[in-house]
Amino acid sequence: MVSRGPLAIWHGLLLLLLLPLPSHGGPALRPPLPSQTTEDSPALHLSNGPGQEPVTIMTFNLTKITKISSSFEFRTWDPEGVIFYGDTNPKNDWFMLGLRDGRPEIQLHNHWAQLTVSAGPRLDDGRWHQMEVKVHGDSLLLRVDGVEVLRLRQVFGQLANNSQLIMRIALGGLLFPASDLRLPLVPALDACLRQDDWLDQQAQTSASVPTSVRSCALESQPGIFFPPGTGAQFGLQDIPQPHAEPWAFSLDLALQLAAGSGRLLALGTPENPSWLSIHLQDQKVVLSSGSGPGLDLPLVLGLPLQLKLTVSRVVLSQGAKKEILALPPTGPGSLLDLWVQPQGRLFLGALPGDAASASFCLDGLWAQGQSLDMDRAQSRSLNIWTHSCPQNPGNGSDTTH
Ligand SMILES: *[C@@H]1O[C@H](CO)[C@@H](O)[C@H](O)[C@H]1NC(C)=O
Ligand SMILES: *[C@@H]1O[C@H](CO)[C@@H](O)[C@H](O)[C@H]1NC(C)=O
Ligand SMILES: CC(=O)N[C@H]1CO[C@H](CO)[C@@H](O)[C@@H]1O
Repeated sequence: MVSRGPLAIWHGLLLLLLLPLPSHGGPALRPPLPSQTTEDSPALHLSNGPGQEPVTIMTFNLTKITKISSSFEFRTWDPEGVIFYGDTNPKNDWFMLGLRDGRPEIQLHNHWAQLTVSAGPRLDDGRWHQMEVKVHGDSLLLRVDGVEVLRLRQVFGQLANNSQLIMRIALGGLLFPASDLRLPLVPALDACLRQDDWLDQQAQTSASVPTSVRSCALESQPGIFFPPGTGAQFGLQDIPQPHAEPWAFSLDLALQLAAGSGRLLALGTPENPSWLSIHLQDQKVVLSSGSGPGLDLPLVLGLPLQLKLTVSRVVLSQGAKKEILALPPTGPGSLLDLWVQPQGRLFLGALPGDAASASFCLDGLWAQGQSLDMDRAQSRSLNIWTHSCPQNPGNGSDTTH
């Protein structure tokens, strides 16, 4: 299946790429990978919203393939998701490269091998990393930043009769339900891909138009970014539970960027979303319960904001500043009552239909000290940045591709 000519040329190019260069400010300034199609093309964002569908699917005619390797550069702050999936048949011949706990993971299922393996360094550091996946004889090689981090032997062979003539490659998602993976993960990946070169250009028969909901033009930092009008919700039953005796619940977050006015977070039900809410308003963080009067703290970026709930009061604190809001301890409208309801929710950002202008970046969000992952929200707006924030305020509303 492998002809030596094109492969040898390609190797030459790779060597060229991997030669050390004088540094001009980090790995983002690597020389471009010489490739017929991807020169000058902008980086592709791998997220397609919460649908977890791939952002693009390519097909290849296997009988024409002479080069069985793929390479790309990749940048993310997201520790979990699918980089790419490939198959000739989703039942018995598929492959997945993704990240779990920030490290590369390969899952493979074919006639010769079924395995799940993790290898290499953490890559969720927001820097560009070069990856190469290559089939060599019966082996599969994974290189990260020019270093071979994994070699799986005896995982491929030659079928007497290969009737599967089409290979599909999907970027940023799977072509079967995530539950069909050997070891399931959440496919959505907040990541950018560039200088990508998939299998053999000559053998490519189709490619769908990429459907990314985000651009990769802006520099990013870690965090969770809510552009204006976007929101997410978690079921209160699905997040860490309150302490029982005495009843207590805490939320921690820090605002790294904030602009405009509107809802930051709320506890409530879909019918009555404001049992307790925090708004951004006039450079203040305003806490209120129901329609009652609120209290506020000045908006300070970068300092942890803590909300401590007990049966009869809410303490909002930031640094040495502290404000206390009294609550009705029992009956309708009490917090205890909210947690008993199956409809109880934690809302972040705007509610559907809200015309709020607030946009903000959180360094993270913790309930009872445990981090909440936006990829596991019950629902969320398509264009929330789940694991990154723009570096400059005001630039994040650019969500077009
Ligand atoms: C694949 O390529 C072979 C050889 O050129 C050709 O005969 C065949 O029709 C192609 N198959 C598809 C599905 O395009
Ligand atoms: C090989 O292909 C032929 C013709 O398509 C078919 O009759 C035969 O059963 C196949 N053999 C195997 C082992 O799949
Ligand atoms: C792409 C884009 O919107 N860039 C803007 C980012 O924000 C800076 C300053 O706020 C503007 O000068 C850029 O035009």
